Amino acid sequence: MMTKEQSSISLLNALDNVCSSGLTLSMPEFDRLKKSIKRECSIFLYKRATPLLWAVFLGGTGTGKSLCFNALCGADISESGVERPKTQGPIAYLHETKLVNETFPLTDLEIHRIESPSPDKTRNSGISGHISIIEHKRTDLEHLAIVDTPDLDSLEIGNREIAEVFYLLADIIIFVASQEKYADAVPSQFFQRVYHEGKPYFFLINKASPELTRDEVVRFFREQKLDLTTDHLYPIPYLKNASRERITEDSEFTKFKRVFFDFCRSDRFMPMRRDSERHEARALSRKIDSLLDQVSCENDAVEEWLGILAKLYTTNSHEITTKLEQHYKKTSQDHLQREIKKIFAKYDILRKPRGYVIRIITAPLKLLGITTEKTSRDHAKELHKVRRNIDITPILLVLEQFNQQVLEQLSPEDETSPLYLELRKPDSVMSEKEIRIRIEEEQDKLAHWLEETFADMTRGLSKTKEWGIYTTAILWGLMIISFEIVLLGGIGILEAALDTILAPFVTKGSAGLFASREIKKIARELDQRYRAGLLSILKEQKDRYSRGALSTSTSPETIEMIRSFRHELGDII
Ligand SMILES: Nc1nc2c(ncn2[C@@H]2O[C@H](COP(=O)(O)OP(=O)(O)OP(=O)(O)O)[C@@H](O)[C@H]2O)c(=O)[nH]1
Ligand SMILES: [Mg+2]
Repeated sequence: MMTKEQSSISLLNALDNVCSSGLTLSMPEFDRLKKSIKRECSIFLYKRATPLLWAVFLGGTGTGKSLCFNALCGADISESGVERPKTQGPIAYLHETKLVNETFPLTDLEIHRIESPSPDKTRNSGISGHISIIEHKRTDLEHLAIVDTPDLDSLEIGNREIAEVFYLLADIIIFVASQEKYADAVPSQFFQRVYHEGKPYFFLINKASPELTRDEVVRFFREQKLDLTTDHLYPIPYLKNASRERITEDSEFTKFKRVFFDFCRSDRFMPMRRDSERHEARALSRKIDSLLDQVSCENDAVEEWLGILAKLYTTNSHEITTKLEQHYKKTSQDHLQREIKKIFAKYDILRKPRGYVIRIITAPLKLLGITTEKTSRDHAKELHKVRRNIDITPILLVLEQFNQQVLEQLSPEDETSPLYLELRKPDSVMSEKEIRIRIEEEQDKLAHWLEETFADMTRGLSKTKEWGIYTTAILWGLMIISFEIVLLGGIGILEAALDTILAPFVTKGSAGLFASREIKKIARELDQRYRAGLLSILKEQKDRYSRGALSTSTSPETIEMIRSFRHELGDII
């Protein structure tokens, strides 16, 4: 049984492993969705494991967020000032027992802790790329994390990102706008989102002129179809020499502070967390459903793609036979004819009675250990010689044709899509050198097999008369010819070729028939073995493509992991 923490890690890993080939999707959109789900999931899981209520100040630059944040916390923590933007990184005011550790979900931010400091040493403007954590010992705020953030309408993309992630982390938003800015496009859009997504919020209109009434603001937003809750809307008047103390004394601010702390009372914490969680679960479920739909379409597309690849493989595997045959007809027949004549000449020489004479002549040599019979080293050499002269162009051509068809028929058009890139990776396509090595290996195997088979065959030769007039030299000659036919590409017409070759050697007696049958059997097997060998090279190429395509699809385990998390969310909703 996995602990909650382990299952959270597995889920986040699973989200990392969600893939797409790009066959049915626009990648940038898919990547954005994935990234946002991952971020929301990690925030969701962190919040589930860490009981804290996050109240986050958000708003445009220079609206007075830092000043109001200090006033709410009752300490000068975040520096406010005229430079824009003043606050450089998020600043969280947190009880010292509430550790923000490595499980903190905003992994792009480095954690910068400032332990229970004296107020005059604390004031800081945050650090870009960090979350500054100012610890306190106040039990009344133990369940709360209050955060000041940089401007959300910043020119700095980083600041806008921070606003986005802290929005997700927040259970309550304290949205600060100044009178001159509350209707500005970016902050206003941001607030619309807070409103529409239903997150609890407080809306502070800072630096408000005395004429600006709550009703006027309510009317303004109503025109934009936003029905603001009046007891969560506070126009804070413009103060001449604004300071934390002065704002704290302001009656509107005091009212806000009271309502805020009442709203976040520790006995309301759990119900509020549950509401928040339900809300987050709903938003997350919608996104996960969409992701799962897209992943399923993508996986289907990859399946279909593999089907087409398999068909291309089948046609090209037939092509191997056809191309080799054409090649064979063009280049090999005369050559083989000559080879056959050579063997036939040997056959003739060894015939009785001339064979008898030869035996007499060679007998003394045998005594000296010199024989006319070939050794296995000679055999290997001969086989090697045959192989050296083999032209493998037809096989290279089929592989080239296969690769071309794959690119033409199976590559996505989008040059940035993973499958497009996968098909063009250097190791996705076998190089000519690799193919040559593979062919050599196949021929090696074939040559070994033939040598062994021949050795087995000749072991019985001296003991039995069945082989009749065939000597090992002739048999080996025939083996070499069969080997050559097969390598030269006579695969498809081997039977016919064999009949022609063997005809002069088939004597009328049963021995001749037996021998020619045996030779045919071996030649056929040679043929099948070589054919299978060549196909295995084409198959290796196909498998590389298949593996590449599958690496761009999402595994069933990953899908299952996400689905089961989706069920969990369903229970929360
Ligand atoms: N006169 C006056 N100045 C104010 C008031 N509220 C804020 N200010 C000033 O406005 C300036 C900006 O205030 P900050 O609190 O730094 O604003 P911010 O929203 O945190 O700004 P960034 O961190 O840059 O996003 C500071 O110089 C404040 O002193 C106010 O009610 N009256
Ligand atoms: Mg600030």
